[in-house]
Amino acid sequence: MTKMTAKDYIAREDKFGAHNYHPLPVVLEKGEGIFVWDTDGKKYYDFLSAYSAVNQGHCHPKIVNAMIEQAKKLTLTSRAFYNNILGEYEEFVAKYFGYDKVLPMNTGAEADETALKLCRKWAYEKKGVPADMAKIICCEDNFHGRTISIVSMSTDPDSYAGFGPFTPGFVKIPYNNIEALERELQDPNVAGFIVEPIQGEAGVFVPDAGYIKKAYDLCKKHNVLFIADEVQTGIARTGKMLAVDHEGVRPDILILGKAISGGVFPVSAVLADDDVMLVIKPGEHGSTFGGNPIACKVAIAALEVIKEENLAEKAEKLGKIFRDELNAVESDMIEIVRGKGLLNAVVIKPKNGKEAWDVCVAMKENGLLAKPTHGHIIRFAPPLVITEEQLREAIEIIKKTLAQF
Ligand code: IF1
Repeated sequence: MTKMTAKDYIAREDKFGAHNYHPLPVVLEKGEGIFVWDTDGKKYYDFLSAYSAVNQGHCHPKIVNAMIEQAKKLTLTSRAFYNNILGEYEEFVAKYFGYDKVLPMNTGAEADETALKLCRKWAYEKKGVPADMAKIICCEDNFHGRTISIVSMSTDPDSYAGFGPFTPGFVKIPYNNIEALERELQDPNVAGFIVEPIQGEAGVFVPDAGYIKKAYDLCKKHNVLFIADEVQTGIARTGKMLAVDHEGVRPDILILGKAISGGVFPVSAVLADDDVMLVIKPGEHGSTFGGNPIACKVAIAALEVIKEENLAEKAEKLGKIFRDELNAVESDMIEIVRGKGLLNAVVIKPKNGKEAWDVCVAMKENGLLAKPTHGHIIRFAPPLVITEEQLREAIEIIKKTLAQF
């Protein structure tokens, strides 16, 4: 049996797997902390963190052990029966984020869909919106997941084209535009406003200071639910436990995913107070794996790690160093550096026909993994456990790579 090459692994995926991604040409085999290794044993700094799901670092021992221990006892009961773990998790996570209740799901998209259903039902039962007339305001350039109702909110043809007909009831407004929000809030049938506190996929768009707070206050003024999608920005990534904490906003519905499990297991969660959460009655919503014992134990461990290792404070401190250092780089390929905490992006100006993808391939050769979004933007999001020394080493790799163009 000859050893498989990276090309063999890639060819096998190409033959037997759907072609719904275009990965960077690297085949990973091992992850530990901020590092990953490919099948040839080459070591890389991971500066994507699985799109901010691995904030605690790859294969964090405490989180992996939590999974292993529970997996030996009871993996899944479904919600047809009670078990001894779900309530422990529900109490832990509700108190951790300061809400009355949590509705446990598995993926970010499922949590977003759950939030949309809660919002619509609340509008009919509590706000008095006529049946099937509820409107939900969303932002252009959003990313909330890949289901048909969620891509019905999308303005990115890569997300929605070819998947119609679309779910009605969504009103799209420009991101970071308070006047546009105020205008649409005049409609009494508006049930909610769903927004990413920072638009991740769009290229780490940080809105003007005060935008989230103003949007929240306007929603309260018009009896509309403020729904924060913190699947990517949450769990300490932007330098606070939640990105909305930078503005002291407490969403009516909070959507979490990705790093709530440290990238060890699919876990997502929707948090709300009783007035909203209890509009969904027994049998009206659910999921086979939602809130399963393994997910619960993994999420408790992953959230404990965030506090035990002060990862929000670290992200805040190291993010400032990252942006300062990148802004100081003399390179005509760097157009803008933007972000908050350790969610950052560099807008690349093409040079001699070379663009963000080519920079990412060159960085891979130099031992650092990152991926472009929307052609010209490179997102840099290392695990939050990175040390200042390691961050500076990684910055040197980025500088060295840009100097090669
Ligand atoms: C892909 C990026 C994309 C999210 C926010 C909900 C979800 C996501 C703010 C859905 C998921 C992932 C999905 C993955 C790549 C990545 C991503 F923004 F992070 F870069 F696509 F836009 N809300 N984001 O960011 O969560 O169902 O995936 O668990 O689809 O390619 P999910």
